[in-house]
Amino acid sequence: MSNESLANLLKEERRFAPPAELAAGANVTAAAYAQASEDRLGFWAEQARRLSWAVEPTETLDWSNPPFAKWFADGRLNVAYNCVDRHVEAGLGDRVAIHFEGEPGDGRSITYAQLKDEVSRAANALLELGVTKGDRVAIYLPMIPEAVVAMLACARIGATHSVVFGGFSADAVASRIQDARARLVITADGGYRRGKPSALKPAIDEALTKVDGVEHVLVVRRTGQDTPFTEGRDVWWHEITERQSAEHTPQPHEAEHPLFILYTSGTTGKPKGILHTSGGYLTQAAYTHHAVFDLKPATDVYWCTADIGWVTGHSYIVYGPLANGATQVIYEGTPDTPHQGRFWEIVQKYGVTILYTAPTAIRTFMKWGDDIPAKFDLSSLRVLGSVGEPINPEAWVWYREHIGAGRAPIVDTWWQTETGAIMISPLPGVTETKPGSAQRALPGIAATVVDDEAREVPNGSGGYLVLTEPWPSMLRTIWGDDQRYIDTYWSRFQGRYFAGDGAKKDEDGDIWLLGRVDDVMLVSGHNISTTEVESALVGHPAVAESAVVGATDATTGQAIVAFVILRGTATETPELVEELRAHVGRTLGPIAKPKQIKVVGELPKTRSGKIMRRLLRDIAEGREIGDTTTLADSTVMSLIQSQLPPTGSQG
Ligand code: 6R9
Repeated sequence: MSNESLANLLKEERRFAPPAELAAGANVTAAAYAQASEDRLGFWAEQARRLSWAVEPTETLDWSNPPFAKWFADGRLNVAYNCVDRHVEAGLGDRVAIHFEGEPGDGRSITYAQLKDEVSRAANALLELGVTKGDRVAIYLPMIPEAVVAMLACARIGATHSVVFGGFSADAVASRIQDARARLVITADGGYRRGKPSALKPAIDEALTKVDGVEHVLVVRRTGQDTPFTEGRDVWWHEITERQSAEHTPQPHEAEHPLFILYTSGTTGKPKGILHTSGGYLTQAAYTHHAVFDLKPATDVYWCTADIGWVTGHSYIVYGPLANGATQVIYEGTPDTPHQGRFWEIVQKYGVTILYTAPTAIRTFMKWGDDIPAKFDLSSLRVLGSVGEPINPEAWVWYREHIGAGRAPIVDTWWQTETGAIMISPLPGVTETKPGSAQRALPGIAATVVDDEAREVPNGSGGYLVLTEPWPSMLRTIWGDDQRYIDTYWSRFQGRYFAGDGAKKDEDGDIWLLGRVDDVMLVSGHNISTTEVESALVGHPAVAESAVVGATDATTGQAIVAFVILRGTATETPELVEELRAHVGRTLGPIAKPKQIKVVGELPKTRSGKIMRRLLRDIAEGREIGDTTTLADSTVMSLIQSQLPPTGSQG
């Protein structure tokens, strides 16, 4: 057995200092680390004052009953008031909150004053439909402004929202509605995807044949397609909101009032309803959005490309940016509709200054070619963010060069649905960045890497990422299942939150994420991370994307099997496959050389771009493919299988 929990193979020596101008005017400087480490709770109490409280909290953290935390427990606030009304009261009603860009090219800009009216009307509509404080509302919408309005309307009246991805099947929706016992569902006739209207309402109709307790379905008209209506149950959004007053007085809610439930699929078992509450969540979402993106609300145009059904859409489209009074772009569609330059056209059109996207998108842009972004004026961009997966160094450097003009700093932000907000990330005006590393816990956050026995590993070694102190936006429990909350997150390492990710600390103590520990491979007694082998493969000029899994092997325990997508310019030959194996051997050492390399056209991914390696393991081990309900595109697996030679003919 290796004496390390996780081998440390990849060496990356490139360094990038923050731009002098950004550093000089940065929202947050290095002093924040010192301040927070001297008085962590005092630091968070100060950040809570960015919000407008109806009743200021006098308590910061109550950790008397771990792992059940209470933050700012005696404070009261209204989250929607903080995201909308207070900006209007401050004289910023004419500032654009949302530039909406529809996939077909339609769009509208919504000011904070207009958003306040829309949210108030929607809140009044929810009240008319009998929704009250404490009820749950399921939201199943495309990326349109009504999704934001619906979430804020719930927050305003104290209803707890549960947003379900617009791409999920009727069964997936039904189980989530059931688990949350939602009283109302908000959906749309459909949304635009890849140039066509794609229906949403039929999935709700089908889901509601399987669950009860839903009294009404509120339907936004987006595409105008024919939509079956159930008399008495279904209500058009525009009909009910039009007749409401644009006045609604927000009531303060307790800081620990449940704001939302968001389901994460997990690899097995039933989805976990991650519960977030109000005051602590909004404090950390707002602070991190201010600190990590260096947001200057009067001049920046911010764009996060996430879907609203992912936690990134909750914290960094809705709550963080709006609490900070940002102007942002929301885009409905896919990056290649109607052409592969659509994202860059949007950056140019609105003068986007801060862009937050995922490694999977960045690797796709690399695959499409440098010439595409080069056709657009991207000079407005000043900060670039990444989230969702480890970003491999080559994609990081490409992002910086081809999108950031070799100038914009990249913030690689590590966090989870469970953490609610960013936890580990560079600060753009402070950190000398390293391609591929999320680097350091933010001020006020405590993270480290431990071995199997919960001992902190020395610099230069790998292990398990843990969070050692509670944080304001932490999940409070798994909805309806406190025991599963304890078992899943707080039992592996006594008193510490176990994130489920492998990580290493480099010689400077900076953190590098190495993927989910469930995906770690055990090859001849060495634990090898999928991330490092994938990064080595993507570091070869012929490879656009890769996914690596360990398949049972009689001699080595597990053998490394790599699935790769080639760049447009490369073609599959036995020589190339051999060269790729040798390339990994040279980069990481012979132990990490894949036994097999399979060239494919697609990889199975979730809606947030995470590769579902367990499905690839099924292929590599010649098993029947497991549950595919959370795949973004359910046809991908059969496509991959049809592209592969029969098992056994390679390697
Ligand atoms: C925000 C989000 C959480 C998991 C997390 C980790 C992976 C996210 C990452 C990252 C390396 C980053 N992850 N950001 N890994 N570097 N910057 O993605 O939430 O969908 O719950 O996923 O995503 O494995 O544990 P969620």
